[in-house]
Amino acid sequence: MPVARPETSDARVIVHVDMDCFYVQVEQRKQPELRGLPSAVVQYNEWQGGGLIAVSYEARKCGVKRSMRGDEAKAACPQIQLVQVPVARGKADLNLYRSAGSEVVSILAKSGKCERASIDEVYLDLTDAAESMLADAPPESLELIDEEVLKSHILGMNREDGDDFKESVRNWICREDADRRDKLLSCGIIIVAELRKQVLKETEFTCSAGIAHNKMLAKLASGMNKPAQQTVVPYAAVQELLSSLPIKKMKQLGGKLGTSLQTDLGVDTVGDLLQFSETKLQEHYGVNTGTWLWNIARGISGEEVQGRLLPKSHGSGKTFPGPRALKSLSTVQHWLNQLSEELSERLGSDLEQNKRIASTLTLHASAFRSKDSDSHKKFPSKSCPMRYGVTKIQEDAFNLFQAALREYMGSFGIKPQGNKLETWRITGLSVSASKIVDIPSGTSSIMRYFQSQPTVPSRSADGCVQGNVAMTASASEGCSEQRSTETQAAMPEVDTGVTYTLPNFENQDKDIDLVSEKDVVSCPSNEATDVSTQSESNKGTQTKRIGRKMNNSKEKNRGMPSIVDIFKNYNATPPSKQETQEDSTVSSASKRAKLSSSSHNSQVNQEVEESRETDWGYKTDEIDQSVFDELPVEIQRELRSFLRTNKQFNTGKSKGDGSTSSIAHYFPPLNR
Ligand code: TTP
Repeated sequence: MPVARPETSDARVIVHVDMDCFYVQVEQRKQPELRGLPSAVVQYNEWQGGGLIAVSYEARKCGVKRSMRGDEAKAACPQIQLVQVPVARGKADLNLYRSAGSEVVSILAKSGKCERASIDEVYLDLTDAAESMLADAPPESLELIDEEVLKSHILGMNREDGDDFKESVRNWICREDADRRDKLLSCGIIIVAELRKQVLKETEFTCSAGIAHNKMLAKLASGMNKPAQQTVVPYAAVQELLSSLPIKKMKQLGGKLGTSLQTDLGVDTVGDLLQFSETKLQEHYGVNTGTWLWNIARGISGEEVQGRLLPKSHGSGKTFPGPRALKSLSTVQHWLNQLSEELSERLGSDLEQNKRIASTLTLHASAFRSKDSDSHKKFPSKSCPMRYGVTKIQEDAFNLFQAALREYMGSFGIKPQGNKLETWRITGLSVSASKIVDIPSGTSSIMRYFQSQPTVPSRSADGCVQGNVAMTASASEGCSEQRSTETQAAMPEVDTGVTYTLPNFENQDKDIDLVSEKDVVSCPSNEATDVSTQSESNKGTQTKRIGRKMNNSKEKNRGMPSIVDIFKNYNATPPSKQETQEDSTVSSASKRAKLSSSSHNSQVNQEVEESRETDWGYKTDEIDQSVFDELPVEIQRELRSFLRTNKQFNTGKSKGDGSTSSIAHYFPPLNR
């Protein structure tokens, strides 16, 4: 069957960097005596020695797997060293690993556009660097090629029997008759080998990398040869790679959509998809998903590397498997308080260090009915506008939980019974903060407001809080896997604001903090990543967003912007001179990265930008009133004045006018 070729005009060099057994390496750096020994990081609890969350490659050789309990690992490998993950608030504290990940990001970010995809994964766009190298010092002109480069795995590379591996790699890289795409990849191979050496030197961590023409292929490749190796997917090897790749290993196909492809269309490998026309796939799965499937079968993916060094969201979660499932509202509230406290702490650091605020709080849980553990009903996820301050987050999280619980139990035709013996069991809880935006410079009083929010958690009260004035169901409704896949396929990087995931907590005795940061893709050789793949691919996710009371359908359609939406919209306007000149902080670096990435924006992004511009005409009564009411009076006054000025801005003044370009102008000095 003839196969449409990927676009050739845009030969990019995209890299996916994945740290090897990351938590183990972080612990080994702390305790160098563990290096070279079979070891694993375990989240300790009394049950069978706790759950393994990271396993060293030496331990893997002895048959130890991430799915094992500590006791099982010891039985499989008696000499294994188990290191306990740090604990805070009765759950894993991942700060140590997060900051180790940041060290790596800061090294890699110097080489090109860099996207932090998870706690230990990064995408890089090295096209510019590769092009410069090709112009100045192409591989064939190099006298010496580093050993690390010569160890690269190049998919589809021809090798005669008896040929020396490194010699073959050298020949491939230095071919003068190679096409431009392969030449650029060759430069990428050299640059990445150097970067990986630099990461090792500066952090003592090894990593593996995939080098290809797009993110999807780079991600697939990085897991193929681990640890401490790099794998390259030349354009000519794409079809062979995909033809035998199990469909469920593909990004976003690990769940229901992948299952449907298997059962409904008999598709077992990505290559099997080639027999279906685009129209046929669209008939089955809708226009966007159909086209997306048609493209991935051919190795086509237009997803860009986003210039983002900071996480897109923050999350804190915990699982309660087996006998530890939560059975009462008071224990749920206790854990939500712990999780909210951690979330609030991280939001505080983000605000302080990066001047960013989150606008949406989402609660996910997994549950079953105690008399019906077989029930496959999903516990709905719920969202509401983010309110800063531990107590508020705790309150909102608990209210979201109760709203979700009512709906969940309602689906069985049952009303939850206050403190009576409950018939539900909760096996996982998580709270996350998303839709994070930069606070414009010059808004110092707003900053002070967020920073001064109380940090002392309130004591929880038992019993079911029935009334919740702040929240009623509204706005965006549930989001099936297919819909969310479709959204992502059409607009890979646009945050739709409604697709939150319900992690698959089952059989996972570990904290899920990383879920919010973890990327979506599954690697062929790394079965363990499936857990997070499942968590992130929106499988069976039901999402609901709780908003404020909606009075009429017009409002309902428009949604009620909260204070952070205002900032978000502000960000859509041209930056002031002062802002564009800032270059020393991470936040300004990320702003610059955003600006540069916007130059590659697709039509979709332009549309989003345009719609933001038109949203400028907020009136105070369009702002989510309860969020507005939370603000101190003087800030409410400031905001009103901001909105008034802003309206003038929209209706009259030129957007390029220097006098209107600073946010300070919209937030005049307090008039106490
Ligand atoms: P991974 O990148 O999936 O795995 P890894 O780095 O341990 O090993 P590999 O070399 O095969 O890539 O996860 C990164 C870290 O995230 C891992 O070290 C521990 C943590 N993690 C969890 O805590 N729970 C999980 O379910 C997974 C998949 C990872």
